[in-house]
Amino acid sequence: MIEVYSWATPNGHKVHIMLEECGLAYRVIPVDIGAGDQFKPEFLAISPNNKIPAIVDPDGPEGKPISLFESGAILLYLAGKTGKLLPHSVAARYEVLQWLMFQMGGVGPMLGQAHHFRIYAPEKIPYAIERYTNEAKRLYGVLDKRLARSKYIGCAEYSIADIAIFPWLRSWKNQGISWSDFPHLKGWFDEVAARPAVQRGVEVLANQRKPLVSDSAREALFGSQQYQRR
Ligand SMILES: N[C@@H](CCC(=O)N[C@@H](CS)C(=O)NCC(=O)O)C(=O)O
Repeated sequence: MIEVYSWATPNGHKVHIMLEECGLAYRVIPVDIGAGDQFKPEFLAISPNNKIPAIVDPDGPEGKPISLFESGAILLYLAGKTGKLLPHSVAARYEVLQWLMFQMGGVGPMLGQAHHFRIYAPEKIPYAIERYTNEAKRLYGVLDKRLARSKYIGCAEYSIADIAIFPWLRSWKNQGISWSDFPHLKGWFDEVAARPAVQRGVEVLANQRKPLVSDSAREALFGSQQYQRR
């Protein structure tokens, strides 16, 4: 059975949703990133960048175990393993891949910074808040325009590109977004949110998640613990 080292955050939700969509059996191992579990040597052995999610599949390529970190790589691996949610036609496949890369390189990091400076930063820095809120709005605009022309983000079919982007937009309020500015994206968001596998995926570990506001959680995520050499 696939082991999923994870927490109830957008990058974790991507993998939980994918596993649910593919109907794969999995076991979740909670990595409480507010408590510093991501720095434990046994987790770093499979995820050297001290971030969730990571997976271990005992039944990997050629029947041998494989461990993987980085949510985009995990989505691609699971799509390859099951033959699901990544189109077989070469043109559509690359369309999906470009939007997956757009999520990994843009949507995740930038919306993460918007959330950080708007919610978590101990001091309110207007320049940073404005920069990342504007960037969040710009990225929502790119997606809205895409969905005015395409039923789903990657191509005409629901795919790993939708799965990668959806969990990030659940925090729209904290990113300073008003849905009325992005009607095509809102229609897509509601449709994806209604999928039974998505609803099951976002519930994984949700009851264990705590607000990351305690001093110890701030220290684990943003303090000196992050910068020790391991
Ligand atoms: N590019 C990575 C980002 C993963 C990531 O940022 N994970 C966060 C939670 S959403 C984390 O584990 N943070 C803990 C830490 O930075 O110590 C991926 O997509 O898997």
